[in-house]
Amino acid sequence: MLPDLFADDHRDVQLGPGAAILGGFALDVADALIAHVRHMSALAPFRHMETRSGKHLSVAMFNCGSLGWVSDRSGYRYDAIDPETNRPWPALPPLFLDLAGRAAEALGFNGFVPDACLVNRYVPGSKLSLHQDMDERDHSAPIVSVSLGLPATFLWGGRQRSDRPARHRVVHGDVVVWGGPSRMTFHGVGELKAGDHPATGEARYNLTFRKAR
Ligand code: MD6
Ligand code: FE
Repeated sequence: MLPDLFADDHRDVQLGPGAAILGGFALDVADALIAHVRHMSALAPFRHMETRSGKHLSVAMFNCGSLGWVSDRSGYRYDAIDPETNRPWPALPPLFLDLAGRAAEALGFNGFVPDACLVNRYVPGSKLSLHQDMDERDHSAPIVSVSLGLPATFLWGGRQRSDRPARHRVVHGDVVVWGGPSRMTFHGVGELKAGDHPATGEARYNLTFRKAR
């Protein structure tokens, strides 16, 4: 699969069946994506969500789209209402929808229309431990993930948490897509290193598009 898509750009990395890093795929719209993130974060502020065990995630998050991923003492869920503001999440900007659809299509997932976009903000020291994205109802849809700002180490594991993950550098403008047989692969993000990026300062943003329902 993925014939010429990977022939001419050495920064594209195939991770497994239905999964790849598309190097620089979002570069031409990166500044516009960041402007949207800044605007939307005034409507739905970044927050450190609590987990069932009462810890707070080191990654700060908000959502846009008709559904948003939420974690609190009762566990994880998708919710149409932001519990911080008691209002719906900001709408998905058309630019976000268009980018996610094109990236999914590059891997052969046609007609991907996400209803949820989780926006993550990492600062130096933030990390995301190995997990599976399993709170979505429809596992036949892929996930599309956009990296903005400071570089990070993307951890790509296996079907089991104990499978030792491969480490891949993801940089500003890279897009990771996975679905099909790779949809339930364990993955995470290594501790962010300090740095200063012209587009985001001392932070990394990540947009993760899903079809939750
Ligand atoms: C991140 N991403 O890259 C965190 N999940 O900041 C994820 O957890 C993720 O990138 C599913 C698919 C792609 C991802
Ligand atoms: Fe994930």
